Amino acid sequence: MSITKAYELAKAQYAAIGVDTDAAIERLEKIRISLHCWQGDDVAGFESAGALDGGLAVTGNYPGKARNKEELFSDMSFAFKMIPGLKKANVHAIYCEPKKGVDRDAQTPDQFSAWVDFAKQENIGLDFNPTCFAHPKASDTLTLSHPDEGIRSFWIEHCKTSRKVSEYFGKSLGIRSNNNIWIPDGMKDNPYDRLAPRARLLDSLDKICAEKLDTKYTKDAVESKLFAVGTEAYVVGSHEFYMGYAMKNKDVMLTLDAGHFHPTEVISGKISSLLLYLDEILLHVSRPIRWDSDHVVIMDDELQAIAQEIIRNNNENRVNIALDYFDASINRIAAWVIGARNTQKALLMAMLAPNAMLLEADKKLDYTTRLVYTEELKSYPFNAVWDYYCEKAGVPTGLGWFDMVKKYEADVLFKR
Ligand code: RNT
Ligand code: ZN
Repeated sequence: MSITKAYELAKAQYAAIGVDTDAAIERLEKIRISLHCWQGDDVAGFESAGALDGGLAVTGNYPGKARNKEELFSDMSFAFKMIPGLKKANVHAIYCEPKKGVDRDAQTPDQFSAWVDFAKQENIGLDFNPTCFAHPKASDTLTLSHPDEGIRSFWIEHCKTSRKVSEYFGKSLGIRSNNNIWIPDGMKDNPYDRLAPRARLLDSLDKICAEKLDTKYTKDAVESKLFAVGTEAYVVGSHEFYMGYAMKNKDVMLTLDAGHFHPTEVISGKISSLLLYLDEILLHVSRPIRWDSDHVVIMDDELQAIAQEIIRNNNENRVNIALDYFDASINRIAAWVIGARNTQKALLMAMLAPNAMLLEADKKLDYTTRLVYTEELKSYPFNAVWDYYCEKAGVPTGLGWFDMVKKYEADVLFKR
């Protein structure tokens, strides 16, 4: 059966319960997903400097990882051909290209011009992140909260340069760039003083954000964490810390990384509360297994719940969606495609529900209708709508993309 024929049947079945599949597709077409460049090279970057640290870990040694800018751009561009819809590339400061060696506090926007050229060529947006790890001055796992003023001001300067890079991205492309600050700061064992590092981090953030930048081009975000390897006892930038910071500073978004909470705690449950107080939030869609393990995003309950929170109350313009994981045990391009397509599929699934009727059912305390519909919808012909969307967007349907990946792997990746 052709994709169009299957779609027509699905469309009728959804229409019978008041769901407009064409409208859902149009809505999905407007949601932009930010793909993290660091999945392509195991968070190596272009500096060839320090090894990965700050509690971050990439495991696996699948062959063919990108070893330089050309290879990374080629791999990302290839991944984009298999992911429908609007996209961004999420860039870290270690993916800088200075003419001659500059340290992170001296980075300038022009050193990232290759990313702007790439984005224009790919017709995508860009996001940015200062890199406060994999650097000699981060070896104490203290950066913006370091008691040494020299080290702390180095990282303040770096975060200031990152805002400029982000602004440059937004101005060059006409698509706002999000500048996400995550720092590894924390301690392996119990601190005597939990307050002082947090007070220093607060002061650092105030200094970094002192200059007002036009939020048409760039918007800052702050990302909390619970713990990492080496910072088991204490993380300076906790959830409460950054939630407070974002609430106090209107132009700063809060970032929720799905892997940065207690194992039974989910970010989907936090979105509705936060959006009552914050204009916008940023998500790092990831998948923790037992800890912040950064596994490839799969179609699990939490991914669907995140999508439902965005869609059911029309929050797609207030929730910025970025992916964040790094798996070196499988084909890295497949990792991008699986996570991105799953995220888009989850959004589409959330859209394919009789939303107004179910919101009303909740209000009328009609919990039977709610359960009947949400359960029956799980076996509705969602995939026919997804395939149709992919075909319309000019990307492979079903497993078609995997054949492309295997060919690229044989022709390009395995020859590296
Ligand atoms: C680390 C954070 C952060 C990083 C990237 C590389 O725990 O999740 O977002 O993954 O900045
Ligand atoms: Zn993250």
